[in-house]
Amino acid sequence: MTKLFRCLIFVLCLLLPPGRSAAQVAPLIANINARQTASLDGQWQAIVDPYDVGALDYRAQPLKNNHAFYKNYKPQSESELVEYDFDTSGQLHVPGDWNTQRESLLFYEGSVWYKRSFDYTKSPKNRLFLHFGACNYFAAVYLNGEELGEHEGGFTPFDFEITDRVKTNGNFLVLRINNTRGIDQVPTVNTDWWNYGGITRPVTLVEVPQTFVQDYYVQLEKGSTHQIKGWVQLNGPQLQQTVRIRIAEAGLAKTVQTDSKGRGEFSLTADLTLWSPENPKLYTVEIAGETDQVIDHIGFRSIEARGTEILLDGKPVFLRGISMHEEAPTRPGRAWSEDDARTLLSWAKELGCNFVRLAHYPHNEAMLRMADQMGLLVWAEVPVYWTIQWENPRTLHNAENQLNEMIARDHNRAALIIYSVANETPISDARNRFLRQLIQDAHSADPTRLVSAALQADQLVDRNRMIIRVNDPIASDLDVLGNNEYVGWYVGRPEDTDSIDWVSEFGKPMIMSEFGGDALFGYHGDARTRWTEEYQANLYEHQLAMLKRISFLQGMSPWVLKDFRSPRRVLPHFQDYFNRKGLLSDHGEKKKAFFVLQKFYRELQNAPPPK
Ligand code: GCB
Repeated sequence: MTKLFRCLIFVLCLLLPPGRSAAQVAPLIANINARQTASLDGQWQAIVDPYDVGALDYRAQPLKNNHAFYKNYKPQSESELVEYDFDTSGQLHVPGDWNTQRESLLFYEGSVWYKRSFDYTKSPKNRLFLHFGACNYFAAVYLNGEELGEHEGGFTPFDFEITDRVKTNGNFLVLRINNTRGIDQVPTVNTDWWNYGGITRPVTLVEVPQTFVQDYYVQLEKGSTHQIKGWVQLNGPQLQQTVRIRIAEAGLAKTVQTDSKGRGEFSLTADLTLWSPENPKLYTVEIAGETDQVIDHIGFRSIEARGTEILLDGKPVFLRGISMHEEAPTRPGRAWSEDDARTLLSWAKELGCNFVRLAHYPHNEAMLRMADQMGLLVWAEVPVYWTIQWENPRTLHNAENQLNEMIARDHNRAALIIYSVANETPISDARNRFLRQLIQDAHSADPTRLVSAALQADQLVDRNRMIIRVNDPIASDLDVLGNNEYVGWYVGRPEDTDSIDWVSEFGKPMIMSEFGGDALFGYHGDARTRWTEEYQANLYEHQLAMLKRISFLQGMSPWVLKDFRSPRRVLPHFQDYFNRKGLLSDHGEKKKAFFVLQKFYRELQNAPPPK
């Protein structure tokens, strides 16, 4: 190969989107639960394959013959050598992370092959899609021995069309899921959460008409409490249709003609009961084309940042929040179900929250829908966390893709008010360029919501007083500033907060997106002793007193609702691979600090509204 040719191949590789091969994922179908579906959840056959022998030969070349596991090949005679067998290799439950299903997989990072069979009788007029809620981190998908395609990114949904490939009987679906961490991935190798691998969210067959309503956006126009502005997107051969948008309860209906690309835009003047945490009103919205119709439950509210304030439905709101990981409330492992969402968000409600920060990656759709119903405002985030390969165009493309997939899934949820594009990322020109691109992407995919990032303000000492100055250049590009600080845990003592001054030159609202400290539930002592509940409670007392004094602070989401698994937390007894900054233990027991924050939030809630 000439040097030039090699160079050309390298450039071509850079231009290719990450993790995509011949077959592409299909455009995401919105609101699959409102469609005709069949679940593929349950026990799947699983082969643990740490050396990827199911994908690569001993020269590390892709296997194309019957040795490739996706063929699910069986020996044809007693003498034929076949070195894998799904039927005798054990099972894993889907949805679910593999780490907490088998003790030997707790720390496992690598490939696991999943297989299940299914029969499906599809109406001959219709189309069929396979929908995956999420697979962490990389998924290669095969149906009946043929590759459908690949997906990269562990927390967002993706679809494949299988209309022409599905049979009435005896289909077999195989996935290779790989959760190996990589320096160029999003997130990268270094995080503070468990790298749960597997098909972590539901798998669903979705049957739709030839031309169907693929997606829609029905939201109040930015800054308005009475003007709905939206669009519909059809998919299929008959793209030009009349589509009717109807909100019967509000006496609203509008028809729109979709164009040759299947898109139609509309606006509607409406007198609506606005959605708020106090009254999370959802309307039934019908979107009916000539060939398909979908029903969703949508709330209408406006959200804006003005000066240093956040305005919800035109009125200042203070975000009484809590950060949380997507870990199941009462069993080990990833959360994914409606019940999990209800328990986690009920704890937030009990704490007195009107806001949750779903850290550090997109949580499952049930969380967003439950937040809509329960009246909790949401900060949603992509895993652009700590160090990322800022200079790598594939890494940027991957982050953009994850952001767009998250927005595509959730852009009709009233609860969702903030997209966060990063957490604690070190300032550099390359990082600023990377984040600016994500901020621009979020604004153009969804112009109505606010964009933020969890930054780290500078901590300076001046004549024995600590001054914390928000001076990250990316702050100019954000609508709302997020800031993480750990005074009293990683920095100084809880009492140091008593004399800290906070300064920001940006004139924007700030949310204290993290603060906190570890405590082992049931471990007691005095407030100076690390790991005791008393230390954590005292830290909260001092932090809250300080936060009250920050004039531009408009919310907080302390770290964190519940103890969560992390491979970084190796100290025996106190940590045992858990980050113990939870206000609840990993078994859901409330620590003293829970009640400190609860009291503070109740007082805020009962305080007279600002004049
Ligand atoms: C942080 C990170 C969060 C960690 C936390 C901690 O700043 O954003 O992911 O878990 O600190 O406990 O150190």
